[in-house]
Amino acid sequence: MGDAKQLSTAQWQQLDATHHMAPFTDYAAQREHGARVITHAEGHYIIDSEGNRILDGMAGLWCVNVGYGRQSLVDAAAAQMTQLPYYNNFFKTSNQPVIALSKRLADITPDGLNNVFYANSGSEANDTIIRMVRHFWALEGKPEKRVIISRDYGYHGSTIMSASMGGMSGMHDQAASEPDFDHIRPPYGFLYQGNQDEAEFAAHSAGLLEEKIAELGADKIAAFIAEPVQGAGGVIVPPAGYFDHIQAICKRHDILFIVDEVITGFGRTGEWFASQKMGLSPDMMTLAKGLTSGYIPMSAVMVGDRVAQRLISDGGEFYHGFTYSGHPVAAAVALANLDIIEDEGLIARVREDTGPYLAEALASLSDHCLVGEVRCYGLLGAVELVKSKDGPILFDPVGDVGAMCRDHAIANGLMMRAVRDGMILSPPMTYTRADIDETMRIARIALDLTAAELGLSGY
Ligand code: PXG
Repeated sequence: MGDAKQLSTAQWQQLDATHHMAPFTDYAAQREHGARVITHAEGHYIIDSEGNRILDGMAGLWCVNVGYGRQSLVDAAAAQMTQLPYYNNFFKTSNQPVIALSKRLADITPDGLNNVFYANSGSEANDTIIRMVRHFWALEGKPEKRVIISRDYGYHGSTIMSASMGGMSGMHDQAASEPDFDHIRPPYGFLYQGNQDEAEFAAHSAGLLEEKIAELGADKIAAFIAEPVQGAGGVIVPPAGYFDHIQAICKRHDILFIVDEVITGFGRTGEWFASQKMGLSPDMMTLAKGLTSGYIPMSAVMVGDRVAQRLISDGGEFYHGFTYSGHPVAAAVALANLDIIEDEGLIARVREDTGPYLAEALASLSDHCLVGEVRCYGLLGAVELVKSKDGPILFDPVGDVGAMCRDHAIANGLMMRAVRDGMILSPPMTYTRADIDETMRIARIALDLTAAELGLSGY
């Protein structure tokens, strides 16, 4: 780097705008305003090149679950890089960290998920699932079972296949709408519950899967995939009973049930996996993000016994894998990360202390004139902003007010994410009550500034 460190923020931004095409970015806008350059991070704060400290209410991108500055993760990576920085797992070879991690993941995930396939991102893991599922049904003698059903606003990744599988229409419109994927409406109570009680809404929302199956024919459908709580879609928490209906429908029609726990996994909901909290028995499960707390890329597919046994007994060679599948350094970091989660009792802390405390804190925002609904599930939170609580009436167009509020939050030292006009929180699992208090203090300022900008009163 040489004197690169001497560059001013404006110079870094200029170089960034000239050469870096960042993900999910409007390039013209970025070129005009410049990116915030994050230089370091400690604990629950990120720090930018101007020295601003921002409380990270999003744990990076829903992933830095054990917080920043964890020396044991650094040490695990350095030790593994020294001993064996890389070797592939293709040529009848394996490595010790990945073997140990596989056993550990089999132990902590729901019963019946005993085999692991590794990749580097959630998108790759979901692409792997698509291939594995189709291969499985072909081996079952039903190659015409190819369609995978997911939900609108579902996020399963950004490769062509995983984005096609997900339910983000903007992504579909940009060359990611492959055939053999279909979508149903999610159980998004804020928009769709109306006068139904929770049980009716759960049954009705799950019934949409039954309708879709009737429309397409069960003989064409390979799997249904869902996030237990839809993350990037806006922290959509299903009504109680929803997944009981979904699982029964999948069973009845012999459709594989796949759970994407990329966000909800590794303790964020107060159990190792949301599947355990919700009583789900998936045939396959997607893991990423919290597996390594984002310190190094790694993802995994947990393969249930039914699929694994078929592949093992009749599959022959599975022509699929990545150079870095089962990378020893990533696996070593993952093991050290799981140690932190266990040794520090982070899951019980979310379940018994910070999760309920966050839920209470978010509920206290309900008196604000902009707040139409709050939701909380473990350490996942959402605050829906509305034009009027009566109805509620949404802003038109949707999205501008959420972005406005998010920008006020960031300017005042809190990183939040906006989804449509919802404000989203997904803090590290090490977040304290004091961090939650500080989060709420700034969130309220952001809400007040947003209301003022809109010419509303605040309360
Ligand atoms: N599944 C889920 C449930 C996710 O949240 C992926 C799969 C894909 O993982 P990779 O590692 O390929 O990104 C994700 C990723 C957002 C946002 O805007 C969320 C994600 C990724 C990018 C942006 O909140 N989640």
